[in-house]
This record gives sequence, C-alpha cells and structure tokens, in this order.
Amino acid sequence: MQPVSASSYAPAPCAVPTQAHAQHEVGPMRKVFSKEDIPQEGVLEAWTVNSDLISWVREKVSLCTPDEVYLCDGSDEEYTELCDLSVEKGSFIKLDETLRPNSYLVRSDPDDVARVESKTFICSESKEDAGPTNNWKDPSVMKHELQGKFSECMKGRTMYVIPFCMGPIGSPMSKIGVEISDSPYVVCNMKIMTRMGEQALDKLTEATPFIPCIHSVGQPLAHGEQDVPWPCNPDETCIAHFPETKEIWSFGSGYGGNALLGKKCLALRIASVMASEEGWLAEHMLILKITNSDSEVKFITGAFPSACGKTNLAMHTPTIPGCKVECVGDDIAWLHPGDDGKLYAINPEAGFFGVAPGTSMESNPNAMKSLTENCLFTNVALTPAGDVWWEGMTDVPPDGLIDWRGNPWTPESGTTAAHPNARFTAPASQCPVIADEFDAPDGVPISAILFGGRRPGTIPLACMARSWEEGVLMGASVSSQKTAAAEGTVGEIRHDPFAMKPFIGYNAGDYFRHWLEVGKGLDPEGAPKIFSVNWFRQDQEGNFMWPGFGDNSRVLEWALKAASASEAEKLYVDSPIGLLPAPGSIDTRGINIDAGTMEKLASFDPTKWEAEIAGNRDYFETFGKTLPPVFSKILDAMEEDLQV
Ligand code: TSX
Ligand code: MN
Repeated sequence: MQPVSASSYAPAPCAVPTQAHAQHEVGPMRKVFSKEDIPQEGVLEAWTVNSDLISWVREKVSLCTPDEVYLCDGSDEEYTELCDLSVEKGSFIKLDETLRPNSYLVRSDPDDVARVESKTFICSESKEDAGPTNNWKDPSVMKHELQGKFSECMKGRTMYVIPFCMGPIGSPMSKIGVEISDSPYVVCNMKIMTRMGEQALDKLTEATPFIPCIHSVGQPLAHGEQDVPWPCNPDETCIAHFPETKEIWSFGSGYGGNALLGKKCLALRIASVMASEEGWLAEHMLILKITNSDSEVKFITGAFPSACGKTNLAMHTPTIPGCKVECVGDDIAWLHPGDDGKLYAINPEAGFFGVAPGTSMESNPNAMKSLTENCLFTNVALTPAGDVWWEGMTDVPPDGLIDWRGNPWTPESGTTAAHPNARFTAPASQCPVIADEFDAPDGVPISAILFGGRRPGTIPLACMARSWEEGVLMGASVSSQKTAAAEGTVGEIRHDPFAMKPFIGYNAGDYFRHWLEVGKGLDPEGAPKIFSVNWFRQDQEGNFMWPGFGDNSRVLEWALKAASASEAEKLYVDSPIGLLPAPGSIDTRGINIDAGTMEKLASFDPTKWEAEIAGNRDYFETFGKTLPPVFSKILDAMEEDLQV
C-alpha cells in the first residue's frame, strides 16, 4: 500500500465538513479538523497509513482537547498563512518587505527566553542510566505528572500535527519525528529547521518507527478569553525525555530548544541514546567542508561549548589563498561508521537557529547573508524602518529602536536592545557557502574531529591526539570560560564534556565508553584524527594571542596535513599532552604574528597542566564506576611524562 500524503487527501464521506467547519478549510486540501472529527474512522486514515501515528494523534487529541486539529503539510503557503495569522493575533511582527522580505520578528514572554536545564529530565527506568549530568525522574511518576499537565491544556487552541524528518530525505541515517504542538511559532520554526510536512509523512509507511514529540505552551484559553502574544507557563515548565520508549514531552515553554523538539530533544538527547544502541554517535558538532589550493576536499567536525563561535567557524571565510570553506552544518552532526571503516557525518537539521547578538558582517558575513529573507527573528530589536538590530550587528545602534520587550530603547537605557539569547531562524539553503553535500544521503567522510573551548591559558592553539582513546579523553575534558552572567559566574571555567553536558540523554560515563567502542570499529587508517583547539589563548596583558576567525583555517589546514602525515614530515612534535604543531608548521604567511607568539601558542606550561590534569581527575570522579578505566591510565602516563 502506498503512503497517502496530505495533498492527495479527499475528505472521506463521514468527514465532510459541516457548515461550521467549512470555513476552516485551508487551500485546496482540507487539513483542519474539529476535535470531534478526529476519532471518526477514515479521517486520519486518509492522511497517513501509519496506524501507530493515528492512534497516538487520537490519544493526544482526547488528552489535550484542542478546539481544532491542523495536519501540517509543510508547504510555503502554510508557512505564510500561519505567519499572517500570527501577525493578526499580535504574536508576530512582519518586517519591512523590501528590507527583509517574508521575515518576521517575534517577542517572547520575558520569563521564557532560553532552555531551562533545571526543568529538563531524563526519565529512564533506573536513575543510574540518567547519570550525574542529568535531572532524573521515574518514568511512571513523570508520566502521571504529565498526564495532569497536558489534560485539556489545548482548550481554545489549535493542535498542530507536524511530521518532520531529521536528516536528508531518503538517507538511511535520517530519523522521522512527529511533533504535536499548540504553537504556530513552533510550526514556522520547524518548517525552517527540519524537512517538514508531506516530505516526511511520505516516508512514514505502515511500520516506519517515528519519535512522538508532544509540546504545549501550557496556557489553555477559556471560552472567549483573549490570548497573549506569547503564551507560556514558566511555573509549570517541564521538558521530559523517555529514552527507553523514545518519547519527548515538553510543557510550558515556547522557546527554542524547549519547544522545537526536533533539535536538542530529538537530534541530541534521544538520538544519543539511539546512537548508543545502534552503534553511531549523535553529537553537538559543526560539519565543514574544506578544499585546499590543490582542490583536495576534506571534511571536519567540531564540538565547541557556547560562546566559542561555532556557527562562525562553520561558515568562515578562510584567509589562506586558494582555500575554500563550505558549511554542511553549524550545530548537530550524526556520525556513522561506514562499511569502509571511515566515519560519515550528516547534519540532521535544515536550518540555523543561531544566537543573533555578536553576528555581523565582520564576525560572520555568510550568516548575515543567510538572513536577508524568509527568516524568523526572536527577541531582537526593531528599527523604525521595520528591520532588525542586535548588539554587535553594527558599531552604532540605529536611532529609534524598540527593544526585545517592545519598549523604546536608547544606548542610555542601561539594558541591551536585543536579549543576549536572541535568535535567528534561517534556512540553511540560503547560506552562500552551504556545501553541495548538505543533502547527501550517505553523509560526508570525516578526516578530523575538533574539540574546542574558550581557555585564556593552559590549552594550546592545537594539539593532535596520539590515539582514538586519547582523543576521547580530550572530548571528555572539554571546558570553557563562561562569558554570560545567565550561565553562572563570568570568567569561571566549566566542564562541558564533548560540549554535550546538557544533551547526553543517558549516563555520561556510558557515553564516554560508547565513544571508545565506536573507535574500535573504525579502520585505524580511515578513522578521523582527534584534536583539541583553542582560539582564545591570552597573553599576560589579556590580549588574544591568535587572530581567530578566518585565520582559523590555518589551524584546520595544519590539522588535516598532520592527520595524514608521518612523523618524518615533522609537522608535529610529541609532548606529554599530545602532538603539538612543530615550529613553522602552521602557515602564517600574510598575517602579522611573530614566531615567538606562535611558539607560545603551540606550547604548554607543565605546572598549569599538572593542575589541569588534577582538575580533570576530580571532575571524572563524579562519574564513579561508569568512567572508562583508560581515562586514568592516560592521565597517569601524562602526569609521569610531565615529571621527567
Ligand atoms: O567566533 C569567533 N571565532 C571563531 C571564528 C571563526 N570569535 C568570536 C567570539 C565567539 C562568539 C572569536 N573571538 C574568535 C574566533 O576564532 N577569536 C576571538 C578572540 C579575538 C577577538 C578579537 C580579535 C582577535 C581575537 N580582534 C583582533 O585581533 C583585532
Ligand atoms: Mn547548540
């Protein structure tokens, strides 16, 4: 039996719209139903052949009791229609059509501006399986609480049913999800961030598994009650993951990672569990394509904690003559061992959900050029001309700004015009340097994996691991300096293993072991080499020693050369902490940096490293017996090497 898509749907006789429902008919195909339509035999059956999906939607309609049910097809018309509806309701502001075509500004509730880790749970049967990095709650207890929260939670609202595919359509590595949400903002963002609607539903045959994701802003409307521009329920917020049954339930927040469930919840937390079961890796990594001046093409992935410029690196403009960098992904990579023993990456996403403040034509021109049209902006400032602005976009703010809260703003206001976590949502296809391989169903072969952090001292500019195991230890040792007050004390260096601390959906010690297992299955020659990098080293006066940005391509070029070089080529020198760039091996031609600075960048202080190792040991102790024993073996050897 062929799957039946929404567009080929003709209403079954029993679902012929009544007079009252007829007005809800949208476009040429009917996709809006009353909650009374949904239980009727034939209605959902005409939309999908997947009986699990049908029963799940029926169940959630009866739990949430929305006024209407809207089956999303993912079309451009649907997107525009929902944006227009949101403008009418006062939720979206249409930007000036000539300045920023087909784009909208959305202002969230000031109490709903970021992911809330304290309200994010991994609900595994055993607490041990959630590990020390996650909040845990017993799955049956959590389900009971959620049943209460979701009961009649969509009264007065429309339930949107959003089929989506994470990864290229037709890729064996892709996963299908279906999000139920009562937020049109979620639908519009999911349209940009995922392969959404009919294209995903078409892949869902009778027996195809899908990940059910249910979301509600948690603010039902009484009959005739006036809605607010950004409904939410911060007191009741809860983002729950069920790793055994592969379900996601999110209540009370409409923002980003709390609400766009394909991204952090599915593509990282649930996918990391599936990856551990199926033998692959779901990672918080950019993927970039680099073509050198000899037209050789290679691919690199990189994991960086927040405030390290991951999106900037993913689409940077290299300063090496003849070198080209293109973007495959800026946030998430799914890495699968291939039959040839190499590691292949896909980007499960279809767009960029990036932090706006700090993004400019100087820091990231390719991101800026991705934002010229068809974008959503959340919590940025509005210019009198109907365009957007944020801190760092230009040196001088335009006059007459309206801030993210909707109030007039001047530089004297003593606040920021855009919220520090303000976001853009942009289709990846609009990036001027999006790689052709972005849609490649087989992914791209990875030559190097980078682990970065914002480290003013201690960590050299680059260091290559001598083995997969040592590389895994580098990943587990990632730490980064905090730059935003919201994340704790500014300046403090925090552990963020694999830049995955909030996103590992199971026990982090088991996750480290899984990384080691994946390495064992790779071909020793074909496996990517692993590097630690640090663009943020500072001198005594606190000046950044490395120019960063486009010049990072010089480090990438060194890494790729070192990855395939023999020791005789003298690109690196052995040291107690790994293989460091040999003097002169990083190409600095054409940039103003002296050999002395380069030497310092490629060196380390043994005293600081003894403290670094001690700090890592202490941190690793929090993982108890799940920690792989090889970690302390490698640390022992490093310490011993440092002594002599
Ligand atoms: O994104 C950054 N990257 C990666 C770019 C591809 N940033 C921005 C901060 C993170 C959000 C960086 N900031 C980078 C970097 O490599 N390096 C630095 C530190 C730095 C800041 C300013 C200068 C140099 C280095 N300015 C001058 O040298 C003039
Ligand atoms: Mn991220």
